[in-house]
Amino acid sequence: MKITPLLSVSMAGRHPGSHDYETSMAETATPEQKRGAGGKLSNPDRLELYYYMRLARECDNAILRLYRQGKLVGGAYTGNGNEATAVGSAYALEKRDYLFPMHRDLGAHLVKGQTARNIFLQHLARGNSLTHGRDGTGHYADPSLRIYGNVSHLGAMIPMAVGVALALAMRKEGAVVMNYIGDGGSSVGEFHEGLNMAAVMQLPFILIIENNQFAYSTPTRRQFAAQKLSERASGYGIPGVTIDGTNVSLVFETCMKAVDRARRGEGPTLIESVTMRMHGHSASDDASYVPEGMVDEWRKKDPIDRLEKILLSDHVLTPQSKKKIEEGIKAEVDDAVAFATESPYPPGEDAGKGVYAP
Ligand SMILES: Cc1ncc(C[n+]2csc(CCOP(=O)(O)OP(=O)(O)O)c2C)c(N)n1
Ligand SMILES: [Mg+2]
Repeated sequence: MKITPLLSVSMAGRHPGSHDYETSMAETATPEQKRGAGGKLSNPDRLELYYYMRLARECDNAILRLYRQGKLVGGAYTGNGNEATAVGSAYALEKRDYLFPMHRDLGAHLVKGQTARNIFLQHLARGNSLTHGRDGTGHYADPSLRIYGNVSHLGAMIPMAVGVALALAMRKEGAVVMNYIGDGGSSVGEFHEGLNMAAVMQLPFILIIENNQFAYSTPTRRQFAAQKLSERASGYGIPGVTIDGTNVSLVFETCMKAVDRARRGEGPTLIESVTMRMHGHSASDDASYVPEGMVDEWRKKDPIDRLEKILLSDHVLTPQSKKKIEEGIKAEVDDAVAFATESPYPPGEDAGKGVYAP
């Protein structure tokens, strides 16, 4: 089992904060060695998916601990329950592709190459973070990795991401854009404007609706009357599919098809990935409005447990290699938290820098 090189690559990472977040689109990104070649996941691929899902969850757990210790500057929004959707989808992307994630998609950031160190620098609002301490969570852009994190305004990133897809199509780059929105966020006007334009212009665009049953305290039955959010796709004349968002292999395979279609110039796909938000909206929300038993029901479909069981029964994972992965992830997260904690806050006189366009 080849987990050591994987961990060492990931831990070595890039130099946190060493690149300029104002740089325009990176010109250097080239396709990397293809994961899931031919749309099929090899055993090393499946182990890598397992590693990224577990890493995302451990990062989230550490973020929650820091929040409870009063060390986070802002709130804590975990992707617990969403790991298969975030990791499986981003795994279908190449280096040249663009990721426009939302606030449950830490796993997608990590798969696209973001380091745990940069994630914690960002959450702890340090001066050497990607936003130089100006904003926390995933509200950052990292052009060198082609990650454009969400702004707070739900839906606002969809037309932005479609604009990037238009630029890519005009430049004939062969790259695609993967964008995410929540069940709640899918009700805003920009969803329609962005997806309609992408469909009409047949842009290389994939939109994933992460249907995790709630938008803050509002259950899906009070958000939309349709049976499935993917049904909206036919209104735009594009393919739409609803999938079990706790099955990472299925998420990957579905997204890979959508990516291939987009790369061939055949236009966008709408994917509704159904899962459950296993925590409150944020760490300050006890989710007492969630009906009793619902979380327990969904826990039986925990995306990480599901893959772990399969890997163990296929003998791809053994108790020993599992322990090694766990230790590697713990070391990676501990290193990132320590590195970020020891990093200085930005100097006060820098507060106005980069806020207004020159
Ligand atoms: C346009 C807009 N309205 C309201 C909010 C406040 N808000 C932030 S997250 C959120 C819930 C989003 O729910 P959903 O889209 O389902 O994503 P989830 O948090 O469930 O993953 C709300 C209401 C916002 N950020 N932007
Ligand atoms: Mg939701």
